[in-house]
Amino acid sequence: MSRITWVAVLTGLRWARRGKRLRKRGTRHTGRSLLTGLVLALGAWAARADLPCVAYEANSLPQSEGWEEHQYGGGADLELIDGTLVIDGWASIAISDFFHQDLTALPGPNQYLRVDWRLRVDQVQGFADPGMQIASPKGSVVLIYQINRVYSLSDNTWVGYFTPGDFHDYTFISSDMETYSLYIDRTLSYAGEFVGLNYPPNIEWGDYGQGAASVSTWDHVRFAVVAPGDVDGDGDIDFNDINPFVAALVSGTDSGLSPCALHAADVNQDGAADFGDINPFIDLLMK
Ligand SMILES: [Ca+2]
Ligand SMILES: [Ca+2]
Ligand SMILES: [Ca+2]
Ligand SMILES: [Ca+2]
Repeated sequence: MSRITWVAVLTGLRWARRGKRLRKRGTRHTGRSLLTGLVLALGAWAARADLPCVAYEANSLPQSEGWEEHQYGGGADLELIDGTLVIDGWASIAISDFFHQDLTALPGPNQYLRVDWRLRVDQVQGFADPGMQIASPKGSVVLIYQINRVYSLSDNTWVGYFTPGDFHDYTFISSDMETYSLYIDRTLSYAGEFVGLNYPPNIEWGDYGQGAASVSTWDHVRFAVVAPGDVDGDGDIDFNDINPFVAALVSGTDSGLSPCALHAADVNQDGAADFGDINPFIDLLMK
């Protein structure tokens, strides 16, 4: 089916549901229903843009994709294997080798910063290593790993547990850069705060600690400032978002959209971009 047809189908679905409710109350809404259908169909012609997204998929070294490498103690051995980056700093606890990128955009109203990483912690010697840091003008969050758990330096506590030896998905979300939520394998694990020194906003990940040694394997690191419904990421929710929204629903990861855009299409924020997002999306569109 073409995208236009899908829009018509989706719109029909929504208005059929609403029509049922309205008919019960004896209200006639056919005019608005037709108008919305027409508007959505026209919107689908709009050019498709994509949400600004940094998506490091470990198909090449981070340094060649805009990440700045910081090395201490001679640096770690880096190896690319099947779309993953192995950071091997096992030789010495003096080694630290991490990747830095400035956060050029911070979340505004109705937006949040989302950082996703998929990581396997292979070996750890010492308190904790590797790590992920997210720094904001309000403070920073530093998450460091043991073989089966993750510690927040900023909150001074263990903030999540996982089965050792496997890859796990970590999601960090903050809407105000003062508080954050950490999800492990899509389950909320901890809600904490940015504390400590203020930094220019940035993200750093890798062999984070001197004083501890680690081997870690990273499948991806992605981040974006996301607003639910603003699927093309241009700062508003309008007809230009319809085409990428429908593409996200219909084709998901095969849509050609950035992985971050798929999060924006998850309008009701239940973890999936699907038909349940149609009604809330149209509500945002009609605002
Ligand atoms: Ca280290
Ligand atoms: Ca990968
Ligand atoms: Ca938009
Ligand atoms: Ca959803």
